[in-house]
Amino acid sequence: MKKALITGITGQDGSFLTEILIAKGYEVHGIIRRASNFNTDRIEHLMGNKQLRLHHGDLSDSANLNKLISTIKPDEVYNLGAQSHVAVSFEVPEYTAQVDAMGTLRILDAVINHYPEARFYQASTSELYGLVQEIPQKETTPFYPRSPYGVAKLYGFWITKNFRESYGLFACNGILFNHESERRGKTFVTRKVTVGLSEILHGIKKESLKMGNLDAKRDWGYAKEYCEAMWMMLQHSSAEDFVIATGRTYTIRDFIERSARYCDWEIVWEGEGVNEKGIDKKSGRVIIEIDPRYFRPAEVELLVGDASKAKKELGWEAKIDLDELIDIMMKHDMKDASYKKVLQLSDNS
Ligand code: NAP
Ligand code: F7E
Repeated sequence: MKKALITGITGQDGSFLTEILIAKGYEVHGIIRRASNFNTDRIEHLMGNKQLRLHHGDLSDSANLNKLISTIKPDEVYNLGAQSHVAVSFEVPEYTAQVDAMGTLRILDAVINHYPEARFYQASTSELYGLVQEIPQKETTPFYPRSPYGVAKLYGFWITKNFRESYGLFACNGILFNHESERRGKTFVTRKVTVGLSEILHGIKKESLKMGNLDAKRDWGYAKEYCEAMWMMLQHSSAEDFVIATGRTYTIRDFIERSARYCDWEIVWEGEGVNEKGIDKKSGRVIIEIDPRYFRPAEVELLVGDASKAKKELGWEAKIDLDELIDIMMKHDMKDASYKKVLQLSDNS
């Protein structure tokens, strides 16, 4: 039975990847952080599965990583653990560098010292392109990160490539563009919108949804498909870096308008700058307002990826388009909101 070790197993991607690997017959080892409360919601349904083993650990702790690699001897290591929020990285830049940059070095070092036969996947990101130097972005596009997160991930990218070139480690960077799902953290823009709109419709959230820059453009895909691509990279005949993207880009405004249709709202935009509002045309209700708190010190305005290398060499391509993604997320969050409403009503009765 093949063994995999996943850092970040409790995250969006970690949970999908665990399901994929279990279905393929792997023994999956995951590193979880000690928290004051349960942080395993996304993998709760897999608890008790004989193929899943969890270990306490942290990307800031070399001794822990060395011990895990030397005892587990995993065939594949997926380094998904990270402080993954771009806006938060401006508030905790040193911590972000410790985990996202140095953490990558720590686990690579543990692999090379204790089990260099392992194949290594690094969760690289379209945030490396930041102030884009080429449209669309592909593997050869120069990087220009725009946040402490992007800069830390730049180190992660290069140190992974350096271990491949220096020590012959089978190490790949997956340069993944934004990927979302019903498991996406609720402070990322897509999920904030799908949860926010669902809760406004059900009367759980009384006030409007406060948003930042509506004009940024993102290439959004479905997380589950992107996790399949991670596995495909490690089965490839040679260790290489791959862009994973849909090749289509939309503004945050587009995402809001399309999600709002689920609530039977047609959003029209009135006003400008921080005074802009998204209003339901029929009822005149204000659904969206701008709060400058969500603006970033430096913004990534446009991302759109060219995943033709992944299609040619891995046979991977995105199948779920934006409307299908919104369908998955809105269905899930509308159901959640209606449960919450029922609980609220029974609490009040
Ligand atoms: P996520 O939902 O935020 O999950 C991050 C995971 O990292 C969680 O399991 C978290 O644990 C763990 N983690 C945080 N700090 C850690 C530390 N110090 N030591 C060990 N683990 C730590 O992120 P995601 O969306 O699944 O993304 C997975 C990876 O892909 C990340 O590296 C992210 O930067 C990268 N990425 C994401 C996207 C995207 O669009 N989703 C695109 C490109 C690249 P807790 O649950 O305990 O917090
Ligand atoms: O922001 C704008 C915001 O936080 C997307 C991470 O997974 O993908 C993610 O990073 C855009 C930005 O994702 C709000 O300014 C407007 O332009 O959903 P996000 P991100 O920054 O693109 C990359 C690929 C990663 O690697 C990261 O780990 O939306 N925006 N209003 C907002 N963003 C948030 N979060 N909240 C708002 O209210």
